[in-house]
Amino acid sequence: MTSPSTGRITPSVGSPTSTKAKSSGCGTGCSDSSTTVEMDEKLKERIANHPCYSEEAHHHFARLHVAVAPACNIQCNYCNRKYDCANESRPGVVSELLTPEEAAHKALVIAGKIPQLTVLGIAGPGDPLANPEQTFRTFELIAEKAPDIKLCLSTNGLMLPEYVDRIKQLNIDHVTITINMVDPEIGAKIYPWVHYKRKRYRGIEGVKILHEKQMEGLQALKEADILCKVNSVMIPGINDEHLTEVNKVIRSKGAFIHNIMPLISAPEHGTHFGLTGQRGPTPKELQAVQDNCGGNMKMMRHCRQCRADAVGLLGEDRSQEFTKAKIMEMAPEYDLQKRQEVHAGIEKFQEELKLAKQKALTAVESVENSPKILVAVATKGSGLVNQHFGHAKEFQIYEVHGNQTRFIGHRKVDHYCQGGYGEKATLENIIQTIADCKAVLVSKIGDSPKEKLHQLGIEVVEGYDVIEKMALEFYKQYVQEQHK
Ligand code: CLF
Ligand code: SF4
Repeated sequence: MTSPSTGRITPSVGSPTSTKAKSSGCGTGCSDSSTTVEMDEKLKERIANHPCYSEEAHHHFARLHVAVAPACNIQCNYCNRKYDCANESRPGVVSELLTPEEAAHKALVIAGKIPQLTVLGIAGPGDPLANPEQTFRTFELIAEKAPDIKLCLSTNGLMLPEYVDRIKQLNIDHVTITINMVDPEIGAKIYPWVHYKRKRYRGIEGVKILHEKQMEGLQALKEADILCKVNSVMIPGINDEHLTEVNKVIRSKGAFIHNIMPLISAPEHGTHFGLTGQRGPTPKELQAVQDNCGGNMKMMRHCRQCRADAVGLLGEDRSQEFTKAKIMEMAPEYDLQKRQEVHAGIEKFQEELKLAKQKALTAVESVENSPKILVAVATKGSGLVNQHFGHAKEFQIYEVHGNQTRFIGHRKVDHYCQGGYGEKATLENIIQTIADCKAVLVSKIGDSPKEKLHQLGIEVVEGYDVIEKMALEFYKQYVQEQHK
């Protein structure tokens, strides 16, 4: 069988495992979601192929950001305008700006080259609604030429109330607002100024306007039945404890999913926080806040804080393959029928994955007093363990407990295979990054890193199969050994 996302031949999911781990047992149900919040069928359909709104979809479907929005109307202390928007992108790389026409051309080229692309987002490098003409013109062109691509928008919310009607008219069904506070006193530590209707407001005066407009925007999206995701940047010592309050408020106002992201802060970014030594949260601190909010609403844990010109599956960066110079030389290959066939193939593959997961679960017996453990996974997507240890630029982290697996996030690393150079130091870093995991699941690994990981108590499981299946199989083996 071929994985439609990666184009690779995969083993038949649900077939006996090819891993070295023994087959597993435990046995009731597994959650592949980051939350227990229920969703109705209609809602599931609306998010089914959106890689950010659906954790499941992010293994299979891709998004494209077009950088058509350079200006911003507020200042965040974690942003330097020379860099991409930190709300929706990793600071450090300047985007190439596109005109709406160039952006539409890029979308048509990429929709052909990467047919699993389902979403086009505008997320910067400034704020899309501070550049309304470029933003809406881009959406208009794409809606006209590529009607099967979902349109998506990410904003700081200041101008949102003004534009909800236009957003609705254009059939933009997914809007993200970055909301870092619901208390302007806290906001004043994050935003030094806000520029609203031709006037600059400093300090708390500006933050109050921002807060008011964010709340109005949230309400208006709900009334217009547009799905709203809220992103919050977690800033230790400033809004970390406050985020549960933010979560409560946005939930009561109808936000669909909450994405709490770690502050990215380094002196070289030239941001206020970077220069003043404000640190970001550790993975543990982030998870604790996410878990705290997770009982109340759906939490996003698979965000990659992408660049404003990101291309591909979340977690892979193909933007360099599609620079402006390269794109303008490529002919659009948008083919609706071909795209629909690819999407149907992915859906079929997803069904098979689902069955394989269910099968793995029913083969698992419930274990009394079972420990909660973490495993690290090397994957290129499609919900499979399908990446060589040495090629992984991130590990996905799953918690396994009894008969349940839960995706809890990803951790970035420098890939180990560096052509012989710097591999020792890289391995040390990888080990530190996944030191709290009991196993690493990979398609292949060299003898030397395998031995080193083993010595340090991290078991290596090699195979090419469904992530949850391999994780549960390892878990059973692990528990059996603990009880010896
Ligand atoms: Fe882009 Fe944002 Fe739309 Fe996604 S990203 S505009 S909702 S299509 Fe996604 Fe990237 Fe995280 Fe954003 S992983 S930074 S949440
Ligand atoms: Fe930067 Fe985005 Fe904040 Fe504007 S909203 S200052 S572009 S992070």
